[in-house]
Amino acid sequence: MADARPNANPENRGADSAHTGVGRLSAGELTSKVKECALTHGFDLAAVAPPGLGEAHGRYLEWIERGYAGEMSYLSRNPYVRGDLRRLWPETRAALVVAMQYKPERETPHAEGHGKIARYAHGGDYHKFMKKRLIRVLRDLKEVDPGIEGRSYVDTGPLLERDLAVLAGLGWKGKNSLLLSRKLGSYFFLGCLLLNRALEADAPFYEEHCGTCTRCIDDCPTDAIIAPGVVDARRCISYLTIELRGPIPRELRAPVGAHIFGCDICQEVCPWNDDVPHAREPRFDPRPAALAPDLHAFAAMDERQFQKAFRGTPVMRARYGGFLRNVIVAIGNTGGAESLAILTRALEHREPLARGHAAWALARVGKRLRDERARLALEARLEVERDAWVREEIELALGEFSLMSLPVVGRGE
Ligand code: B12
Ligand code: SF4
Ligand code: SF4
Repeated sequence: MADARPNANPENRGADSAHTGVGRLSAGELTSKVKECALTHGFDLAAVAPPGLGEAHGRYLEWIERGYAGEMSYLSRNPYVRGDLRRLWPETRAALVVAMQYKPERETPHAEGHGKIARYAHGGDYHKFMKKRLIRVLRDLKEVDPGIEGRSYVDTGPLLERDLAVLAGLGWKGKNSLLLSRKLGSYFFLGCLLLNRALEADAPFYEEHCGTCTRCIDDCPTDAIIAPGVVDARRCISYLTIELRGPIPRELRAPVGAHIFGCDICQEVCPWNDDVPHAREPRFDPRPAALAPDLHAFAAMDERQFQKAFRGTPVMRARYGGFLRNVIVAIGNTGGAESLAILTRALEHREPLARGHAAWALARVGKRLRDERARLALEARLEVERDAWVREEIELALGEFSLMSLPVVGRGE
């Protein structure tokens, strides 16, 4: 870390005397410059890792093998590259690992009728922004070492960023699998700058400060943390609402609750996140749509309005269809009588994904309220629906009603 730790990493023993290619700076001096430069460019933590990943790579391979990545096929592409940064870029001699905190200072308490958007997506997107910052770091370093070259990554390559951060001594991987720092908690992004210089690596973070706590595991609504430090992404709300392109599995729709993009529960309950510093970077200031995530207003948005509200934020990754699917599920989980008209309209949406989830949501709200209008809307839609999957969803939704006797509420209104 920037607060210089002893160089305990065997891969870098002797780096003090190693030739850095600079001629003027020793490895130690260049290492200090690299970290200092990263902090000057607004990163909150900066540390150095060696290029090899060690045993974490084997666990990654097992995780993939078990199918926990779901449809995220990019995670299993180039599996062996992840074991050693030199396979990604042969000139790599060390990696600068940086962290940038994003917890927004301004947050509005969750209100009835509102959805939940994970904090990391309240403001502007971090990928390109942090990559550009890393490139600026490299540009500045060229002033002291003209031959220095690098490659920057922020979620954008086959790297196990959290394991690299552990190797660089930035923190430990908590039971929720996120990187935790005693100073910053876990509300920060990670990024890496691979460098062609044999820098002095920081000591890996061998300690583990979760102790007997299991709050994240206990409070995860979908039981996605299947063992300490192991997340089955297929069950994680973050995956279901961001990465998954098709329908959310029926049994997981109810536990998704009001989440419409990502999930922070395993961070909210973590004691290490009490009183952590807020984002210093104005780019992460929340957008109006994140401060007032009105589910009914979101359900009424067309694609152009969606883009206007979320352009330049991470929410765009869900795409319009996925976002609408999430909003409809959240309305199903939390909506009241005023939601029935909105869901009935969604039954006619041009996106089959929206129509299928609207059928599920109508049944859920209709059953909760014992309101017959929901069943009538589903029956009417079944008459004209042509999409096989949507028809199946409507039939399953109608089946829910046949399991209960409804008093006639709402007929003729
Ligand atoms: C894919 C991905 C996801 C997926 C999968 C999550 C996951 N846990 O891997 C999904 C979409 C679910 C996701 C969700 C989130 N993500 Co994400 N994600 C990534 C990404 C792009 C790759 C991660 C990866 O390679 N996963 C693969 C598996 C193998 O990694 P792993 O869980 O660490 O696996 C280890 C364990 O399984 C372990 N293991 C230990 N014991 C055992 C035992 C057995 C039997 C097995 C099989 C494995 C095992 O071995 C593996 C290697 O160490 C990284 C960026 C990057 N390139 O690193 C961001 C990243 C991890 N995500 C990030 C964030 C912010 C989030 C969310 C908080 C967003 C949100 N609020 O919704 C959530 C948190 C959910 C959670 N608890 O993990 C940040 C984390 C920052 C931090 N402080 O740690 C990162 C680093 C992005 C960034 N650049 O800042 N994410
Ligand atoms: S992000 Fe939410 S769903 Fe995913 S592991 Fe954490 S608490 Fe569970
Ligand atoms: S909630 Fe508890 S177990 Fe989970 S990461 Fe935080 S300290 Fe560790």
